[in-house]
Amino acid sequence: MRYGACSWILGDTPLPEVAELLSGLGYDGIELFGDWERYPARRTQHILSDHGLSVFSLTPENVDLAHPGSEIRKAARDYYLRLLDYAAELGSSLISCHGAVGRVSAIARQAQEEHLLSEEVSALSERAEALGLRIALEGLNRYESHLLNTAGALRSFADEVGSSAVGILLDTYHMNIEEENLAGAIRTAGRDLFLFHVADSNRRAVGRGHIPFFSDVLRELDQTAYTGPIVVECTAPGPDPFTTMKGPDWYEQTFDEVQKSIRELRRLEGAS
Ligand code: LER
Ligand code: MN
Repeated sequence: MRYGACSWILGDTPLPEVAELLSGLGYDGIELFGDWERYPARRTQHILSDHGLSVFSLTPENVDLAHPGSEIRKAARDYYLRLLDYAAELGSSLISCHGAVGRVSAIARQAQEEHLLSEEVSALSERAEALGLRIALEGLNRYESHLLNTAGALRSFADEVGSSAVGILLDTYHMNIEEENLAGAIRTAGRDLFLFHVADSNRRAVGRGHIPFFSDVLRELDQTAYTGPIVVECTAPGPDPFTTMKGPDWYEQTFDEVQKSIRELRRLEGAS
């Protein structure tokens, strides 16, 4: 198995330090926050390749592809189109995509916003197909987004879009809140599972919450013949789930969570 971690969980830490940390802990890659000004493609490639790290995927900025306001939607579309180009420049084959984090109800009607989202993702899929890239739609829990909360919803949505460039991203932290059955959700995504995020039930390191990673997650990924990486997206304990920069010790705490996660994942992998 290949392991990565999301860059955003390390807050404002400069990329060379993030790369040093991840490679030092034995990670194989990174999910890079999709900010091409902060991470210019050529320099970023050098830093990451010097540390033997691949760009497994790109995390989007918090834009709103389903907003009923056409200007907000267009800004989101333009951002994602540019993100695809940036992915191609970086040599990454995958971007993540999800509902606007923090918008937990429809402004228009739910069905209308789902329809708007599918139109936008269809348009993005054409660019992705032309560039030979893929888009992984992530299921978020209901406290972060009103769109695509479960593997079943992602499955129906991806089927409706009907592009081979569009697949599914499951995240154990969100799954723990939304799914009836963790292994069943992985089976539902099946061959369209493009990417897998892990954090424990409290968004801390793997092994520091109560998700049955060995029996219900890793075994099922194996049985589903998942070939993508596992990307760690845990945060330090405390309020505000969207940042890890929570206090004077946030960096040491996040380091500890990221270290614990890969140790636990490798231990569980070895036990199988
Ligand atoms: C993004 O991967 C995610 O899981 C969201 O919860 C970020 O806020
Ligand atoms: Mn995630």
